[in-house]
Amino acid sequence: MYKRIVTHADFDGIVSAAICSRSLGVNFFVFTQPRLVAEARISITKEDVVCDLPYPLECGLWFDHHDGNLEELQYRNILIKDIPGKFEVRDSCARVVYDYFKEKEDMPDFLEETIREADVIDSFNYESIDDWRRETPGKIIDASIKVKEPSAERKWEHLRNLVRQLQDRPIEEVAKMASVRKRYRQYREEEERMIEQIREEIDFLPQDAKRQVILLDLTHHNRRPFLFKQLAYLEHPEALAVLQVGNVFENDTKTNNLTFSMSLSLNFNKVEHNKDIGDIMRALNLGSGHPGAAAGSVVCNSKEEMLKTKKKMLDEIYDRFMKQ
Ligand SMILES: [Mn+2]
Repeated sequence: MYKRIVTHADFDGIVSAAICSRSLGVNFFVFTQPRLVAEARISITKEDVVCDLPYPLECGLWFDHHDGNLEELQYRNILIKDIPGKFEVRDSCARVVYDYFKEKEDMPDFLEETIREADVIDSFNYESIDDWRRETPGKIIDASIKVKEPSAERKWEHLRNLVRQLQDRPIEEVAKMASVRKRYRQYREEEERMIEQIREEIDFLPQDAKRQVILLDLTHHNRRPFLFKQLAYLEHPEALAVLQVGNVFENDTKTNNLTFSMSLSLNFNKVEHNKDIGDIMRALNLGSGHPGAAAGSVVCNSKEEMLKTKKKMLDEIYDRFMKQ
């Protein structure tokens, strides 16, 4: 009935695909990014199962957990009840997929721990910076997914292998595989270099006298920079959020379009708060996301417009964030 599983090329997408593959017996995988689906640049049909991605033009089954993707359906006048699959705002898509199939069949106990890790990793729901830095099987596998690969084909091969392994074995065992350990070690080396680089990029808006929102402005790079903004907290553990802006790259060519992403400090996990970064991205028509992390982009037609828009958007995001 279903021929392919089209999933997000991240840890949550991989775990979601593993559960779908186990329950549906589908073994052909396509790994992609939300933007390519939103822009309908990847062809998806009724024979596809889609996980952790925006709803495409059509598909066989859709599983997702992103608030913003639900809102998008409303704009398109599509009713969630008419879509086969399951949508629920949860910490991970893996959780949504797991709940869906658990109602229909028995699941092996070891999957509980895999899903628990997917929840924490996908929502970046760590109790503290120390908790975030602590090694766990899920984080080791996540790093092995994020590491730079010599080719897209090599990356897909690794992702396919993970999808197969995670459906049959406990996550601790998968994390011990040589192909995972090797990539994890590479990731740690890359991360060391990233921490160095981030130290040089860290900035604050002039109005941010208390230095509460770490700004990473990557627009001066002519080649696509490769870093994880959360690493900035190692340098400023007291900051409230990290806000990153950079250019959109099309086939390794820098465009004037801008991409923004922001995430809330882990320190907010310990207290009650009203911050919702996803809301800010939606209100500014940039994109969407969760309360704790969101991203978006804006089209600019010239370098001049890009610089103007950058300043305007950074000021807006900062203002709205501080007022929440
Ligand atoms: Mn997800």
